[in-house]
Amino acid sequence: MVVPFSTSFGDMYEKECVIVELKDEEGISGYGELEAFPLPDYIEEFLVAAKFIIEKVMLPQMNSWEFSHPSEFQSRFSWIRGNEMAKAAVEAGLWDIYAKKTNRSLQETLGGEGKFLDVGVSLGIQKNPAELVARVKDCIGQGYKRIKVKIKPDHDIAYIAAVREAFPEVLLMADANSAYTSADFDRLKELDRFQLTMIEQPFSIRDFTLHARLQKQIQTLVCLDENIRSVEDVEQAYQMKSCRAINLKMARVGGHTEALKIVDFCAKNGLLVWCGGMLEAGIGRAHNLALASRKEFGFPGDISATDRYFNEDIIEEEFKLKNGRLAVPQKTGIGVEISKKKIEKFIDSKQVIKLG
Ligand code: OSB
Ligand code: MG
Repeated sequence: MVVPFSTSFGDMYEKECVIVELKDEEGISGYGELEAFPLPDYIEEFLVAAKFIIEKVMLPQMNSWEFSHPSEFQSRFSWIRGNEMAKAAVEAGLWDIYAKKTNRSLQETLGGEGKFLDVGVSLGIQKNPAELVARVKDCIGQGYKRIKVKIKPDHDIAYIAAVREAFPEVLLMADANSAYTSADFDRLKELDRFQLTMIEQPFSIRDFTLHARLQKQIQTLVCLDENIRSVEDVEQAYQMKSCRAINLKMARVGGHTEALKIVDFCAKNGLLVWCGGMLEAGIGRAHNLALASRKEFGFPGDISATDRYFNEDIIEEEFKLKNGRLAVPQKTGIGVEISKKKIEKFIDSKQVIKLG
């Protein structure tokens, strides 16, 4: 990574990246990225377990599996509880193959539109407020349309106040990654005076009640991230008034099929839906861009340029920021290509599972 990424749950210096390549009987390849982290510190799911589910459980059961649409994958594997990121990585490969076989871009296949997308940036916790203001200034200078700031208790009010004072107009939000408890209510309510567009996931990753209580007491939108693994979770949040915005990561909800259900539910029920990120490499970023180009996404996503995250990516293309926007790949399928050179350079291990 270009710079370490610090959140309320830890510091990240490198991104371990697992790519799933599926091949159909005609030799057409589809790609998905496994977005789980090495440790279960963001949500429960973690890399080794997710890899096991993919290699040893899901892929062997796809032997001779015929499908006519990638959404059939979801019911095929509904018996596997949780493990959404593992499922999303495989399902993503199927969507790519499906788009390629029907000669369309993934964007078109998912119902997205437009060649460019406004995007935002997510800034990790910094040493002090001045440092954060400097980072925000860089990002605004680069053209990012929305700034997200990671917070945790004691790294919140002074930081947000400093950014707001320096940039009174910028679209600004805070993400706590579930670092707060019911004892922190007053701190969180203090953030209400900074015209944040939203506060993301202040409380624990399975809580709906405290989030609802907070949403009742503040003007700022509460946004759920970690809580949301399915459209049923969104429905629960909506019924309980736990939030008014949803950070949608297709990886965290088991893939594009479930993501599309959530997009639909949010649009019908007046929840603001926007595209989150997991510090993806190029494959995951291409999937996110295609999905986030649907018109229901009402807010710039956590989808930043390659150079915001990595010195080098594993795809041929580089996602470059132009006027605060990224280009949505227009070629067939995910529209980006894995770089053989980069794979050779970075690869640590490879498992081949032959079916049939
Ligand atoms: O909570 O949205 C989050 C990164 C890693 C884990 C969780 C989160 C994030 C981000 C960065 O906020 C999003 C991105 O730019 O990919
Ligand atoms: Mg978040």
